[in-house]
Amino acid sequence: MAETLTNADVECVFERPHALIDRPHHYCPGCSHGVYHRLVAEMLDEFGLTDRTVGICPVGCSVLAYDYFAVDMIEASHGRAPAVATGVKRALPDAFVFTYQGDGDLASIGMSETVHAAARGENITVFFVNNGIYGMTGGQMAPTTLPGQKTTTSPKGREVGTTGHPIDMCKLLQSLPGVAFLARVPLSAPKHLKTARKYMRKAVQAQLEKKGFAMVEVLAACPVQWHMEPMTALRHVEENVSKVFEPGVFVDRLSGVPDDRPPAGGGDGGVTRTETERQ
Ligand SMILES: Cc1ncc(C[n+]2csc(CCOP(=O)(O)OP(=O)(O)O)c2C)c(N)n1
Ligand code: SF4
Ligand SMILES: [Mg+2]
Repeated sequence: MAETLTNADVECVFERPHALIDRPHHYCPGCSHGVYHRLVAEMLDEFGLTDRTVGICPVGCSVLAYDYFAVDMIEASHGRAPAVATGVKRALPDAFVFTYQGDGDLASIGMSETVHAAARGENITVFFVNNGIYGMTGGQMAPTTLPGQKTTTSPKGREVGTTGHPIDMCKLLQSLPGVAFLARVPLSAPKHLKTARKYMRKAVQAQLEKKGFAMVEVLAACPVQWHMEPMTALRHVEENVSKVFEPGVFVDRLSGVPDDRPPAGGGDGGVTRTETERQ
């Protein structure tokens, strides 16, 4: 007769973070939003922040993020999450305040809010999902869409002569002295999740140490609006998207790095290293 195992016999080696509510997601199969949600929740657990966190949701596919995190959440109108986060953090300085935003939200309609929150050095943590497209509204071109990429509003492929080049938010924000930590990582393979966690810890720590604005950009897959199989979409992130948006640390003014912010406009952005240089 087969031996019956009880709970006492098995060791739990992997479980859902407590900051993530046990509920099915609405995200498409192969979408990176679910992975990033899990990583954010892991950080809230790891730092013991769930009781004092306020998260700000974007408009976009992650508009329902408030249904998934077991913390207080506020819904901001499209692009306004950094402005809402600014108000919350200033009113509740002991709260841990994060925004979770897509690229249409953060780099298009919310560009001004993002740049000015970073310029003011607001003590907030931004989790940025760059999937190169407006996922929720049907796959229109985003500021991050790659040259040549086909979308519903660039059916022949993005033509930079008329629509401009992709906006690299990390490079754009890098010069601002209010930025404490800034990094980018692809979510295209398990090996990158370790790096993502490392960067996200820094982005949380930046706020806890009151160092200023922190952002982690993830290169994410949107298989449905890219019209790709989930595995093909991940390979596309790894092989193509990561070439245009180079992963790595762009600013790091945390412990070990003197907090001597350079003058506005003339800064070197603190420490700049690519992922390759870090290894
Ligand atoms: C003021 C305003 N303008 C436009 C919209 C329509 N809209 C909703 S989501 C979205 C784009 C979302 O794209 P992104 O932020 O990249 O998120 P994703 O769905 O890709 O995760 C747009 C344009 C809106 N809701 N509000
Ligand atoms: S449309 Fe794209 S971003 Fe939105 S849930 Fe589906 S795969 Fe994810
Ligand atoms: Mg998007």
